[in-house]
Amino acid sequence: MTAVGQALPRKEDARLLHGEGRYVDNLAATGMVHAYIVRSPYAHAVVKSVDLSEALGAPGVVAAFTGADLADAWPGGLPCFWPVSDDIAMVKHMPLATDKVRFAGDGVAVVVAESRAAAKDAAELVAVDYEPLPAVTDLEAALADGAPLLHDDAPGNRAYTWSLVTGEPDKVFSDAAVTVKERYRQQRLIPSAMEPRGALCEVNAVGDVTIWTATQGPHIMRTAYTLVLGIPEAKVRVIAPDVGGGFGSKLDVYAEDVIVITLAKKLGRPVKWTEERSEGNRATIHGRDMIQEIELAATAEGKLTGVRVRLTAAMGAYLQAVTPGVPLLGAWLYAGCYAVDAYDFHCTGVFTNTTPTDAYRGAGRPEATYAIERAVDALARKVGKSPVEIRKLNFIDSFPADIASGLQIDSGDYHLALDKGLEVLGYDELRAEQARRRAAGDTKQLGIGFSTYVEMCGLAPSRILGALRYGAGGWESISIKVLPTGTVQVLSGTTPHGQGHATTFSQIVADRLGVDVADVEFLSGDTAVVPTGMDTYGSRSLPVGGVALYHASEKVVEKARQIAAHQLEVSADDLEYETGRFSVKGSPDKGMHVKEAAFVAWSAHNLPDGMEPGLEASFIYDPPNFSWPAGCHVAVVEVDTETGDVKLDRYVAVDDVGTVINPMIVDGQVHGGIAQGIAQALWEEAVYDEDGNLLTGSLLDYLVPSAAELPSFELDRTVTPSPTNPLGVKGVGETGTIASTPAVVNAVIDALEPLGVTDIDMPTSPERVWRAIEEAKG
Ligand code: MCN
Repeated sequence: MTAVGQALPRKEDARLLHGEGRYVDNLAATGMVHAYIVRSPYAHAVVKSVDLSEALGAPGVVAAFTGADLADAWPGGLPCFWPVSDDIAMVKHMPLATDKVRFAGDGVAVVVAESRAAAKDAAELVAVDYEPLPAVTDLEAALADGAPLLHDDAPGNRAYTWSLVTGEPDKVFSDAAVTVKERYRQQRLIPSAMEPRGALCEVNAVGDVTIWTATQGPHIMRTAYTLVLGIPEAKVRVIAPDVGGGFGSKLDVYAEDVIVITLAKKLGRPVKWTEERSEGNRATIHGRDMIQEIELAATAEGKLTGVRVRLTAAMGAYLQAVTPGVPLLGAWLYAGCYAVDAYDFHCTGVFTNTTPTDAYRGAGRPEATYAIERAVDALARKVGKSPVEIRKLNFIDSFPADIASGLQIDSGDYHLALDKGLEVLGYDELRAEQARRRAAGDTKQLGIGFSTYVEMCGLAPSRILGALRYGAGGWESISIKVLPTGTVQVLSGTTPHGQGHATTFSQIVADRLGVDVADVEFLSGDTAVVPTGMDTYGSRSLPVGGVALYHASEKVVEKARQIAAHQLEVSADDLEYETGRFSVKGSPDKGMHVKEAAFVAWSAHNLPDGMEPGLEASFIYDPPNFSWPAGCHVAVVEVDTETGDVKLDRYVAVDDVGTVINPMIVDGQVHGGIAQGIAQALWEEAVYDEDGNLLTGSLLDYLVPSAAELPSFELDRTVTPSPTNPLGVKGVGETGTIASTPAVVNAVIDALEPLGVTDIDMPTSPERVWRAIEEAKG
């Protein structure tokens, strides 16, 4: 039996469940001091002066610095790796502000003390003289004439404009028998990983920097710290120990990491910083915050011909690592899984006095999916078709498919996934029940909402990323070392922070090399142990890193074959190979296991002439295409038409992620993703007041759901293996989030359609739903 395809329990869990996990805040170093950041309470203000004198005299304080004191350490400020266009305003982003603060939470000074409590107490004694300026937090208000200006070098608060046009959209729209035009608001979200961010940095006597940081990207961080601080890469070691979730938010080059490195160098003592939850809600990146205008052109019976999108996307106050690129990650997907002739996408990036945005689970793709899936329902209403009929009429159904936005989808079967969704759901009975309640004028109306999504992940072909001006490559690196006793070490460039790589990668290599999953040692997240990698984001670890692992395993097998042939005194061509064992064709008793070959390779007493000792191989894989998971998600809601309360009754998800390595881990990924997407539809929203104060700064008012708020998800799968990689796999880490939000909102609208409600902003809180019902009454 192969290990791939088995729902094996996660290897990493025993350690975590026995309390052996080590997160940054569990770590200590001899002589360690603690940093606390003084943050602006104003969303927009001139920093007139910063007086540290009282703080410096407080008990336990070791040092304190203003932004100006440290500015020489980081002359270029924090990096943005994705300058998407010629017109982009690459505004300067200093780790600690010197002249002006631009969001509530922007750092202005740092206090270092013997304990965290002492640093925090002393930080309150830092006297900052601010001259408050008018602030703007709303996207469209920021673009209006006379809006407060955040950056002198970004006139009109415009960060950039970016377009993608194919076919003849103007003609298609003027020829269209039917058009629909919708406007949606993607509210701002706070990623809320379970473990807040943190960093601990130690610099030794010869200037070698070691930083333990809660990051998804130790390799990218090492390069970034070098670029920001001018310390040679060889002198920087980045360690991501256990990391408790990230959802994209731990992929950034954060001010605090750069600050602790700078302080540790300056003070000659290890420095630690740990984020508080309410601090993180302001200082760690946010997601979404876009206004979407989407227009569909179609024939009279609802066959789509064109899509036009005008997207306005909040950058927040500065450009973080990939902030400008987030809308682009969805730019190809605004026609979803539907065939169109013409495509017209235009995006404007905008600065506002808010926490910077960046990649949050799905990054650009949940937004695109939301827009097209809601707009397709609007089209269905207009042409008098059901949500199922309109989808079936428009599905792309031949693969590989060159889509209108210019990329190629490798494989899929969208009809199959939808049919399976309907079957699991018991669709006809549900519609009958809905009709019954409608006829009875029931105050609990039933709604059924669909989201048939396709997404592009597995980032990505380096050439395409380069053409889009992304700063890094999209390849991934893996090394395998077979130890003399047969233990297989996998040195992975991807770094898990909850995704179970240790288990799934072990399953892949176990099958290729014929060893037990337990005999695989998975190493990652330390640039001194695994020097090369491109890290974990964009659901890339399996479709890029896992495929690199497959190829590296093949190299190991080929070397082992040469060793076995030499030992058995036969030609390599005369050997057959099956799960770990070579046998001589025609004499199956005569053979050798990969493990035995490893010992021979290690002792090196009798290797073929010229062969390097050791059984190991490396592979760097650059995929030829993105990965294109797809599927059908359906939400069933009950809406109380008197109170506006929405109850999520059922949730069905049929996903196609190609070959599945570990069904339990895939289900877990889908579960978590769905929960996050549902949360956007129903509960979560980062709200600022007009002055730029974050009103939802704690978990008391930012409504992250727990399992108790969610129904038991009904999961199923279809499998169309990806033809672009030998494992046939597609990514899964973001599918649930990408698919689920529109399914839920479509369900709410479906429930209220007879009452004349066709749109409700997210989150569809009881108040919003109730108001929509009242407004529809006229
Ligand atoms: N997998 C599989 N078979 C497939 C696809 C995936 O068995 N066909 C397994 C993989 O081997 C891996 C896991 O599922 O163990 C996720 O794989 P993949 O889709 O490659 O995604 P990544 O590992 O690159 O993870 C990144 C992705 C992203 S972008 C976000 S955001 C996210 C997510 O994963 N954040 C997470 N899942 C998360 N899960 C947890 N617990 N915490 C987060 O912060």
